[in-house]
Amino acid sequence: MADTFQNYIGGTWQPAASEATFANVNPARTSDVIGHFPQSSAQDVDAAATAAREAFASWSRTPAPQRGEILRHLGDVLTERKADLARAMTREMGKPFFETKGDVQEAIDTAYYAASETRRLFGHTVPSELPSKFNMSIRRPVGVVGVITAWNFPVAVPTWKMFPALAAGNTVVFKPSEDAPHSGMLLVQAMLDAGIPPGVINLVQGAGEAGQALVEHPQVNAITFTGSTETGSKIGEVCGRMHKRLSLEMGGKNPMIVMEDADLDLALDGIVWGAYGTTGQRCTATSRLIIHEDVHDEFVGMIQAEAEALTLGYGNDDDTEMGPLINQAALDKVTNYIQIGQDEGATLLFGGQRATGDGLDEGFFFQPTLFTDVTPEMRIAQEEIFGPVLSVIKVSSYEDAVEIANSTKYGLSSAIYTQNVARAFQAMHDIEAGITYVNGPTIGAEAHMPFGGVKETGNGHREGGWEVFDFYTETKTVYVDYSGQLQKAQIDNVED
Ligand code: UN1
Repeated sequence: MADTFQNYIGGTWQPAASEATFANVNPARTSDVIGHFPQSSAQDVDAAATAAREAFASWSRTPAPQRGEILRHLGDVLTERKADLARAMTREMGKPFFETKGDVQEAIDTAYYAASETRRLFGHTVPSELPSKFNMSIRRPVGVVGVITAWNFPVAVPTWKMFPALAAGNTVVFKPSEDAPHSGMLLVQAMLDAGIPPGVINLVQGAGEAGQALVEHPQVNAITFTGSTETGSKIGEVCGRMHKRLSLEMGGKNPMIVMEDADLDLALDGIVWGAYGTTGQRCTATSRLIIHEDVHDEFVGMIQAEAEALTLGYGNDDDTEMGPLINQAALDKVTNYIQIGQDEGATLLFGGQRATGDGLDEGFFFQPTLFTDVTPEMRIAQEEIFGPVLSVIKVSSYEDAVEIANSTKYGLSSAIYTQNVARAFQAMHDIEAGITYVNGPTIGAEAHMPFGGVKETGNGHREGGWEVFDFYTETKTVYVDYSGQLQKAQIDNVED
């Protein structure tokens, strides 16, 4: 019998008000049921938002460095639990153990970074235009933050959102992906064990209904979302109407440019990791290879040899290099794009099928796949597939490479491999993306650096690093007039 798990609202673990549940399975072995989780509705979200609102009064008044002490301790708790959390995460969402350990490490880094920022939540002091008057800005928390996340980084990405939000004095209602509820639950358990007070963190499991209720709840002041561009647009409409602060992290069609002077062995390691790591299920995954014609045939052959040798399997088995897709819908979507690519006239060089045999039949495994003869306007060059499918586009110049790199609606991550320093620096400016890597793949963001995309990938905010604190705080401008008299700005100090 699989376990039944609960929501955490206002300091108590409890089922959904309706008592409805959903089952979550291991995508590598679908007969392995991880558990049953609350299928929450607006009623549960309301209870959670109300609890978060109540807790805000004391949490927002707690000195920021004290909040930081709890977050620092949380980093310690996550460090102790790193292997256990990673094992559970691999079982739930499929990526290999070495990757899920990295996911937990990203959460640990985020905890320590957020803790350190609590001693540095800077405002400004600025000269006044009037005598005996003091001008400054301070940061105030925004209020209750609704956190809605995807399943592919089920610990790291929620921490990018929750830890700085908490550091800044906000309280949180967290709705994990319905494909990774167990990881979300284990993360919240770690937060509670580290001393995050009841009501400051609330966990509401469920699907779109719960997410929508969170977005629409009048007590929730800010929403932070990682997921599809389509869902992000719907959330944006509601938040626009309700004047809510909103941070969106959405799709990508991330290009890697490989120039004729690139170190091909280095680029090979980068492309195999960027395109097939996490089974291509990262918003930062390398999904387009834009390559100079002089090295195209040689490099594509090198990729084929490496990709076809990857060991697919259950991620908690030691030799596994690539896990399954997350669910049947993902398998159907990726399979459909193989057909689309072939219908468009691209050449399916290798892969393209569900991977079977040798312990794979019970999971959503898909072969590493590569299309050549892809042209920039093809759907497989424009749309996010979110699977181990790489589209290769041949070019004859740097200018063409950049133009094609910039020709999608997305702009999250990007990479260029070249040994020409001038060209590398030029690319940093020319590529339309929130992130550019030089001589590294499109994946591998670090917790203390800003993360986010341009165009339809985002809405202007950044997660991670120092910039995320601009999202989780309101600026309060303060004037202190100690002259003992009324001083009129723009009037008393200007002689006409
Ligand atoms: C995501 O896919 O949503 O840079 C985040 C990376 C990871 C984060 C990916 N550190 O690929």
